[in-house]
Amino acid sequence: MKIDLPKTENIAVEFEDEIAIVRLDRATKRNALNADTIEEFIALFSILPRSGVKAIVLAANGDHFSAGLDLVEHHNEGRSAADFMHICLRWHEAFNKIEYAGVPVIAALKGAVVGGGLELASSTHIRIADQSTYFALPEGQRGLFTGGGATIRVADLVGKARMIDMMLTGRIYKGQEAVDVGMCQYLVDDSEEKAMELARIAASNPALSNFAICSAISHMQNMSGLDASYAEAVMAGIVNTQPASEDRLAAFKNKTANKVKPT
Ligand code: 1HE
Repeated sequence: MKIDLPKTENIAVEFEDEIAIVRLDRATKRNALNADTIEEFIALFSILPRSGVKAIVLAANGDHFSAGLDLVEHHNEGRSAADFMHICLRWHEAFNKIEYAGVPVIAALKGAVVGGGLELASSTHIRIADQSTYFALPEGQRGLFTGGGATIRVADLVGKARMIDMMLTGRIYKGQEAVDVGMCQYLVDDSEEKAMELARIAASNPALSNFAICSAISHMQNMSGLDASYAEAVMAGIVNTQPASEDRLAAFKNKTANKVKPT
């Protein structure tokens, strides 16, 4: 695909058919998230989801997905409380653009997925771990607190009690246990290969269905039950009558469509 994307120094983008592969590209710093990287995410995800791509794989160069907040930059900058509040608001801007992208964003994880790295991963729609992947929130040990959405997204994935335990004690989750507690949905040998496989499957859905799945569900989680059910009905009105589903529904009626059965 040929898309005019903003220049990024800490994030590399390539395309395979209509799938964009977005790679954190600061491996020498273990893909720690400095202020520039967050700005690059905002610039990239302002364009990419509406560029015609059907799915996005979020991966990383090097052995670690992300070591979280750039602690060295944070230490060097001597930020005021207001400065860091504004930094955190930029993180939220970036990660909201991912969660509400309207196209599937699938995280291929490896090595450290810690602190802000876990906040980034938790804003994606599907998380895939490999055997090297581990999840942690070392904020307590660093004398910090989460600022990139973990109190909402990580608590949502694994529950408040587990999140508090992770932050207080530095508890690390990995392997099958990480899947069992809800940190990720897949545990495989090659997370990027699996992410591409799932991206291709998701990319074959009508774009409007994926738009609803990868934005409306998150929006509805923020609403009262009454408002969410109203919004769901409106969304279903639009999606379930789209021309792109005509052939699929006709195929079911004609008995030529796949059945929903375990293989
Ligand atoms: C970094 C960072 C970083 C590595 N900020 N520079 N996050 C953490 O507490 C995790 C901190 N990092 C680590 O525990 C380890 O680096 C790793 C387990 C991830 C990797 O270990 P290793 O042995 O492979 O690498 P290393 O030798 O520790 O680091 C290699 C380089 O990456 C080194 O730089 P160099 O210039 O000395 O070569 C490190 O300084 C650099 N590096 N991690 C800056 N995080 C919005 S609030 C969010 C709050 C948080 O995210 S708290 C969690 C912070």
